[in-house]
Amino acid sequence: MPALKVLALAGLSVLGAVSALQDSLQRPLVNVTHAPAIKPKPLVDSEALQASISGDKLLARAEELYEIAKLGEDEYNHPTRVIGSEGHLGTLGYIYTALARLGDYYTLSKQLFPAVTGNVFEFRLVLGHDVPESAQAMGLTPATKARQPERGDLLLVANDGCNPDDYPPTARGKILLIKRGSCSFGAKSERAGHAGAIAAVIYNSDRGPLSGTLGDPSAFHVATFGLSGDDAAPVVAKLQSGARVDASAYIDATVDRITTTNIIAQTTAGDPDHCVMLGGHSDSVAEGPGINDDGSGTLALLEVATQLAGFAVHNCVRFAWWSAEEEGLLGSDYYVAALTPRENRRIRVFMDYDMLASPNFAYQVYDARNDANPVGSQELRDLYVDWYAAQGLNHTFIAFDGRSDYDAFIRNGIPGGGIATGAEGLKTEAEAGVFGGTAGLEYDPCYHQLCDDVANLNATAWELNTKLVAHSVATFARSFEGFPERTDEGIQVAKRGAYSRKTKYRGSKLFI
Ligand code: DTR
Ligand code: ZN
Ligand code: ZN
Repeated sequence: MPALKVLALAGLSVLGAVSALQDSLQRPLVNVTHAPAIKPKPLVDSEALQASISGDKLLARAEELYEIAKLGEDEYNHPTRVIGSEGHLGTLGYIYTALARLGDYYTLSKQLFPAVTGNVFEFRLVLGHDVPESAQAMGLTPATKARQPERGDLLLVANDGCNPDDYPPTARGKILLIKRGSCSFGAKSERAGHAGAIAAVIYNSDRGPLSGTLGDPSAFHVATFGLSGDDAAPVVAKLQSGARVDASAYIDATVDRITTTNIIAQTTAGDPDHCVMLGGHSDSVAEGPGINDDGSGTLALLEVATQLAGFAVHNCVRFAWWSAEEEGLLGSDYYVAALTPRENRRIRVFMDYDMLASPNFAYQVYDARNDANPVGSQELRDLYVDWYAAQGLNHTFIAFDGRSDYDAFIRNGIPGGGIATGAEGLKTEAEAGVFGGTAGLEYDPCYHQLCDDVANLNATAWELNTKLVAHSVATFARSFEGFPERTDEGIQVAKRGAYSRKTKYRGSKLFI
């Protein structure tokens, strides 16, 4: 068929379609079900989002989370949400399911990463005729040979045991006594292993007890204990006098490599180049259900994310539930390390919410300063201070010392901060006068213990702090006006280690 004719026919059919459409538009539309007009969501504002937060809803979630922690009982004989347990897998399912119910308001992602989990089932240290009370098995320690007690003479290692020549050939087959300091517990244990030791005892450089973690497993790690300076002193004196002291070391423990999961939820709407990010950790320690640490943060985030879905946002809001925080901030470390420079720059600020409901609480604000942390950290700090003051409440500053999931962000130039209500520290008289509660008692006496359950929560502090979380989200979801811009210089300063404080912690675990 000639091309001209094809075009003409095509033209006719288009004309025919247009006239048919015009006809149809003339006729009244009948039998059409009118889909309800989709009402645009109101732009989020702090008061409205805060008003949507209810302590009853939070407590209902806490009860659900405790039931999930009980899934860990078969393997651990008590409720736990430690990574790798059914309690943690149940926690991840609970979070993901709740977010998925919000439809396409969020774009959800699961970030899988390798982690290490250690369990110490039993241990015993005998030094001469004494069983020192302060002896504790180090985190991620291997077991003694065949998971059985081993006997051997004690040998006091020279200096801090950080150099190979601190270990004489006679160290082989001995139980080594090593002073804390200069290098990590893991490095000391590894040196002991290289020297052929059967076990290592690291004693504190001051009087108190010593518990920490060996960190990333090494084939040369040996069964390692921590010991208080007080318990070590008489034994060190005997060894320095030339006396022989025999010992028995026993640790029954396992160290396993597993894959675990961060959950990330980002608003589908909102400027993706200007994200406000916030996180809490989804895991607990093996010892207990972690309903305050950090169920309180996990559930606060989930409730705020749920309520936020009723609003529009100008800027992107990204929630994160970190795994393996208790193993040393592994989930947040992995996440930040995986960011490209552009993805890094798109995060305007990271807010950490870890322990928001301690029974003997103080309203604690991380004392982030722009002269020591990425610029913007201080403005975030002051947002918290101003909000507490606006409620007629006081606050205390706590060290911004790298003990929770903000650490990787500030080390990589992203402004950070957060609030907490306290862990194993003791409430001061002054704080008791301001916040009530009991001076001289831990902020959370059930920290890292089996009793960190629903009854351990201070519901008033939790509801109030969750409203503050809502305020922090709403503020930046609306606008970053007045908040310092991100700069490449900020990232470079961080990369030069400007923020690598002399921190001794990785999460809650001491490592040096
Ligand atoms: N929530 C604790 C880690 C932690 C974060 N900030 C502080 C301050 C003082 C003690 C402990 C912490 C945990 O995950 O164990
Ligand atoms: Zn925590
Ligand atoms: Zn903890």
